[in-house]
Amino acid sequence: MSDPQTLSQLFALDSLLDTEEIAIRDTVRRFAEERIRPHIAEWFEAAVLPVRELAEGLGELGVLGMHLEGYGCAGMSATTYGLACLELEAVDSGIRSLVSVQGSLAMYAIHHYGSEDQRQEWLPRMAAGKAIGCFGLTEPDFGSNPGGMRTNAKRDGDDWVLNGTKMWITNGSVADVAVVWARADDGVRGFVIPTATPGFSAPEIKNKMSLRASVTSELVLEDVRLPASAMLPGAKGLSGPLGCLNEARFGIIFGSMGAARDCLETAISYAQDRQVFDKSLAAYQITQVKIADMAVEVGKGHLLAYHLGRLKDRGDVRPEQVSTGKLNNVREAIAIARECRTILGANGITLEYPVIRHANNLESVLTYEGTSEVHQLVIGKALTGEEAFR
Ligand code: TGC
Ligand code: FAD
Repeated sequence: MSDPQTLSQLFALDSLLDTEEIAIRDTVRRFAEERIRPHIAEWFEAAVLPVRELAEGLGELGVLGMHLEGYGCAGMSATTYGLACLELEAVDSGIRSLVSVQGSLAMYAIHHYGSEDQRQEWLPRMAAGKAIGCFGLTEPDFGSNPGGMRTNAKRDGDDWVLNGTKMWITNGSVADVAVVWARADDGVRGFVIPTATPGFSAPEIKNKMSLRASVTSELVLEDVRLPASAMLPGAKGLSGPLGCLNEARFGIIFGSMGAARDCLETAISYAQDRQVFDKSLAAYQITQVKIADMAVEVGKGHLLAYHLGRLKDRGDVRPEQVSTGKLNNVREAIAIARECRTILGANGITLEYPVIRHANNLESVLTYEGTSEVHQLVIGKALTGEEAFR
């Protein structure tokens, strides 16, 4: 028997990263392994997440809004941010979700479309994990088609008055600030809403079988009165929220490969230890075919993520390329999680191993930030010139 290689060695993945990227990646991996991994199965089972405590730790680590410049943000490259997402999601998609929503959605919206006052007020505290943000786009009747949204914003003198309901909002009930998208007279607009504002409430959604270590909520807006300065001045139309989604989808391209890697490493190690009939499960050809095929997909998924990271760092990545990465990497990750579960047999259905947790989480990841079907339609439109959403 020869010494086994790691997945990273098989694809020489580190040869594509520089020393700073590797050092930051390893720091995030250590944080995730030491501070989150020991508790995650318990949090998942109890459906709780200590968001505030975790956010402060993640803020100290420097990963909240880490790809943004200024205002207490780390100003790292997109590739480095992706690597951080990968390491966090290797432990649980719920942790990457917390970081994605905070940094890529809520903070990005304020950073990119906000006024200087809005940036100064929120970004330093959000980067430090001392203020939590959420991002309300989806509504009960408008998920894949946010352009149909009914939440509305009406002028009343200088004020805005918002009414409507948002659904499936990550971090909603624990947020200090909500970036909410609403229909105004001149199209879709974004609003920065302190969650203590009268008329705003965020009941938590219970009984999820996926992303249990993540807070998911409804946002209810009943005559929420805001000053004129609450509107994001730089976003007009659906391109505002969709621009934020490119950022979070990018993180998922990397993150989903973290979940896939964790499942495959667990399955390989389990197969090496497990004796079936008269030898190690890893020594059967069927097991090796499964492992080899999954390893190829994990390697390809990493290469695609790194490639898109380099394109993004050059300012060249296009939305349909992000869709391609999200579609492929999440689809492969969920297939890998399910296949790994078969290798673990009955043990695979327990929370003693991370595999079923990842598989269940990836059901949400497949759906949020654009379902697989939406991304197929985005790619189809890019290649044919025909729009098939409607
Ligand atoms: P369409 O007419 O194509 O576009 C409207 C305007 O938006 C522009 N645009 C984009 N801009 C930036 N990035 C993109 N990816 C863009 N896609 C389109 C477009 O150019 C146009 O601009 P303008 O200036 O001409 O007005 O819009 P459509 O209504 O046909 O919809 C297209 C579609 C279906 C692709 C879009 O609606 C879509 O992506 N739907 C999926 C919705 C979605 O992904 N929701 C996610 C909600 S947030 C979330 O899930 C967080 S989970 C986080 C976690 O916990 O990790
Ligand atoms: P629908 O749009 O109703 O889709 C149902 C099915 O129909 C899907 O298979 C879909 O692909 C298919 N379909 C839809 N349109 C078409 C079409 N034109 N052609 C063919 N098939 C189509 N949203 C936020 O705004 N902020 C958040 O923080 C957030 N966090 C989330 C956290 C979790 C755990 C989950 C599960 C969701 C979250 N979402 C959030 C919502 C998420 O973005 C939506 O669930 C997603 O966009 C899909 O919308 P929907 O669930 O309404 O499904």
